[in-house]
Amino acid sequence: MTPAEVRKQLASLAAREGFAHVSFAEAAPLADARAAATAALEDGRLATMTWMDHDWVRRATNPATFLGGARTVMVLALPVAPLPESEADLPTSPTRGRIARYAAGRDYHRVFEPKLRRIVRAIRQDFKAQARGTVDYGPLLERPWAARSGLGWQGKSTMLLIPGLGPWALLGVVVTDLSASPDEPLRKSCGSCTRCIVACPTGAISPQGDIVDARLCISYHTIENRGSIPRGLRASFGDWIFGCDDCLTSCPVGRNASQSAPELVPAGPDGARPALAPLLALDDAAFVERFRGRPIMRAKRDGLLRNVCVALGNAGAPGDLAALELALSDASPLVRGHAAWAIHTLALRHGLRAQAAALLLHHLGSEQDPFVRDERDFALSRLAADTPAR
Ligand code: B12
Ligand code: SF4
Ligand code: SF4
Repeated sequence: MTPAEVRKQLASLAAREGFAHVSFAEAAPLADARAAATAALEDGRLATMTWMDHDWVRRATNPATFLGGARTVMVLALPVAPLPESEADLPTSPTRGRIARYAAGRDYHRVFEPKLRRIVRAIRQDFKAQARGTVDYGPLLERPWAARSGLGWQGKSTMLLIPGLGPWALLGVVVTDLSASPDEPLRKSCGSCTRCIVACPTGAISPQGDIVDARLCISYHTIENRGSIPRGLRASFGDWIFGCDDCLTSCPVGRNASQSAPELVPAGPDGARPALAPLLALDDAAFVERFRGRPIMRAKRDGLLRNVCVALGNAGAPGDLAALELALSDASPLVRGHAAWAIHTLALRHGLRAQAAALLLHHLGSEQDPFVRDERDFALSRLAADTPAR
């Protein structure tokens, strides 16, 4: 079979699994991406995501370490369009948070996995060849592979932009030792556009673009960071409680994106815009019950409640103080500390200084945890001073 015929057959395997977007790249190592990822690692821009070490970067740019004899990288995209305005624009009471579109419904890993497994099985059976699939967590830098395969190009936000979909797609990969005709990289770029850079609330995208500093990125902090969110950043998080789509929503390439894989459409508006106060009452079991099978599980219960506190600090109403008061007694110091910050921030916005100070002293007066004490003292000092919250 010629490489062109192999390509055609692999593309039809992908089509059978519902992938309308699939491209092929030669599996030769990606030198440029390796250099860029190494620089990100050495500059500390990957923050606490320590699984991405030098060895990971080396493997992620050389598929032969993922599959011996690798010759072709097949990149597949699942579209995940923004939700219609009617669902996203809910009334402001009760206070709601925002969840990134990719996480509003089912976990996309679980949607990809059986599809990739079936493609891999078919390659093994029909071609008597080797193949291996991965989505997100595997050791492959998916966006540069997608760019080499011509599926799209990496925009200044570092998102892969696919014609017709823009950044609104998730990626999966199948590596095989079959030789399939590769596609040409696209000759497209962002030109003079800088909208994502301007739209990013925390300045996480470098002024010229192409680099995201995870240490500043809302997505990193709300999903991957297991510790406290840097105090100076919290006010910029707005009402995001899991992930952030601001650099996607601002992108004109995705302006007309409307396709979503059916499995990734959330059942209702709560998927993307949950009411915040009830989330602060979730214990571990209730958290699992509510979010099983969704990407939110990644933040774990304490991480999500930490994020909810920050969002309530930024967007909450006086009626939300009761839920934050409950969080001041949470077993997790992470949650207590962020609740203290949230209470003082909300109170300063609504002129409730005395009430907030009383709550903090009542619940945290004899606090022993050093992080929580520091947050309490900071909050009390801000409530005593006549300055706006930061
Ligand atoms: C770690 C990770 C993150 C981290 C770090 C992201 C980052 N930009 O570095 C955090 C948690 C912040 C994150 C956030 C998000 N992620 Co993420 N993430 C990943 C993961 C696991 C690895 C990416 C990685 O290694 N980044 C490290 C950097 C170095 O790699 P890179 O961004 O590709 O770097 C390129 C550019 O930065 C550029 N570059 C770097 N330095 C320089 C310097 C110069 C001079 C130049 C020209 C270029 C350049 O070259 C690099 C190599 O091509 C991938 C899955 C995978 N296995 O690849 C998903 C992945 C990239 N994430 C994805 C998604 C959806 C998101 C979010 C949109 C989720 C959300 N809504 O909250 C945000 C978007 C943030 C953003 N603008 O990137 C999708 C992207 C799909 C797409 N269409 O692009 C992926 C592919 C997961 C998937 N399977 O679908 N993510
Ligand atoms: S995900 Fe949000 S915080 Fe991160 S780079 Fe994009 S706009 Fe900035
Ligand atoms: S917003 Fe503009 S600069 Fe940013 S990725 Fe999209 S096209 Fe490129």
